[in-house]
Amino acid sequence: MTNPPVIWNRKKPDDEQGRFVRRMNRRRFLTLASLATGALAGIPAWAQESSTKIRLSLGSAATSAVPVDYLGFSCETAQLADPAYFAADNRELVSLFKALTPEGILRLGGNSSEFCWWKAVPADQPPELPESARRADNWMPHSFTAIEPVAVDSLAGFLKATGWTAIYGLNLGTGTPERDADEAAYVARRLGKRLRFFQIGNEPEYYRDANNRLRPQDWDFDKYLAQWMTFAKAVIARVPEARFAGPDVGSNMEWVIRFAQEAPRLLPGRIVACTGHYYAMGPPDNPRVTAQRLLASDPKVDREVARIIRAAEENHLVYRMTEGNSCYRGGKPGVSNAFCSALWAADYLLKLASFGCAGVNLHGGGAGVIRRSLGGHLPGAQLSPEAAAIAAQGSFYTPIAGSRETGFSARPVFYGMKLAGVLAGGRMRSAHFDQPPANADAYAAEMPEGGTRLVLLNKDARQKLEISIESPHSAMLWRLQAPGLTAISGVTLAGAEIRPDKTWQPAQEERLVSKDRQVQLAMEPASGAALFFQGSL
Ligand code: BDP
Repeated sequence: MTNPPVIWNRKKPDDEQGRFVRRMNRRRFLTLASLATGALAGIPAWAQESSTKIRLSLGSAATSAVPVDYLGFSCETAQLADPAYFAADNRELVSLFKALTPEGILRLGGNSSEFCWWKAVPADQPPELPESARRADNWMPHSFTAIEPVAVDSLAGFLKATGWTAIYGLNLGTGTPERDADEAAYVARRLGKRLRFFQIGNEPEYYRDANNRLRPQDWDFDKYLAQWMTFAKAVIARVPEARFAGPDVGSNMEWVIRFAQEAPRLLPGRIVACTGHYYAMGPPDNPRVTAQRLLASDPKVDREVARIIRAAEENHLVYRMTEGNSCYRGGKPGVSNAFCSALWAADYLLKLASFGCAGVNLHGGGAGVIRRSLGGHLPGAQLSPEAAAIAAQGSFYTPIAGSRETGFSARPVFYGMKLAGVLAGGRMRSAHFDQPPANADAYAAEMPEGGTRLVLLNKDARQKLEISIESPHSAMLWRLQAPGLTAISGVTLAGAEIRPDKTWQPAQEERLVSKDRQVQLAMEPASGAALFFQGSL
């Protein structure tokens, strides 16, 4: 039996609470009544909800620590072409960054970083466009973007206003050591302590690919590291305290491991992290890119992340996933911008945390910026009549859509990131269901202020879960809910939407009372939950 949850609304006085609960009960009664009177008649048996009873157990030992700055966004460096974007007075964007976390990391990079050039003074001229950038089949930018000092000044103000720090990507693809060093010197001076480290080059293992062509066919890791060193040394000459991470690969984990082993020996004390990207699926025009596939676990993650983190640790580094999302090439409408991406993000972020990853940056930005970073291609935009309208708001996978002119909004994936962030600052403990249900995940952490927190994800579209958790303590519960896996609006966390114009606060916190040392939680299909226990489990 599930204890009926006590629902209260922080913002309403007590007498209204009663009415709120009664209203909820009435709505629930009407739904149940309509189901009982035959509303189910037209629904095939396979589509009807079923319920599974399961027990959750926690491992006794704490495993990895989840850094407080675990969460982050990634964006194209070309975003800096508009100095008013990352600016302290871009209030809605500042507010949404703060709503995600007070201590996040913004990573600047992406394909566009290879075609951004530092325009220190107005008279500076852009470099010569490589021949490859003139080919229609090239998926790298087809033009250069100038980054001017004013954009870096603005970024410094934005970081101060949000409390965030930044990872700054320099241009290896078409840059020169001198120009990068000049840019780095300005960035280091203006960002100060808010600069975490530099990266040099984006997804460098792809440089020799037919749709990239930044380097000839004989390009390999040794050549990369040699060139990378030339740039890094030029930066160090101008920024004596410079720190670096790399190789920021697209997917080649062997390069990450070699970087972790070799770069710190060449530049002792300067390398702080090894980095790589992860897109769960792609491209968007592949019919196999679906919500269902997104929510199935990817064995590659389990296989590779543990190996990379081991290599990082052996070399006294951390591993950060600096760019990624649900689907590469700008995301897929109806999947990347739908609620399934929230459940995916929460699961993916916490799975990486359980392996000891130092943090995750999910990529995004406006559709125009992403389209240009992909050589003028945005394949998702052709997929449905609604796609163009979605793209007018932002790339399909972006956690934050909108612009200064139209206002900003949090997409579903943002909610999943925020849910995962509940465990930031904690020490993870393994959590598992005794009889693994079809598609659910559980993560637990001990918090420094005391108490255990859980994040539970029911990724199944039809199966309801009735979960028992052994606990002498009662718990406070936030639910992550939406009308369904493919819903693109109506997402709430603890009953509240995340809005740019006001500080997010939970609107509905339920209390799960411990009875006979058990806490019972009923989870609707396609939903998430965060449980806050006052004591340790
Ligand atoms: C990555 C690039 C980024 C793109 C993204 C994508 O670094 O610039 O926007 O892919 O394909 O490989 O969406």
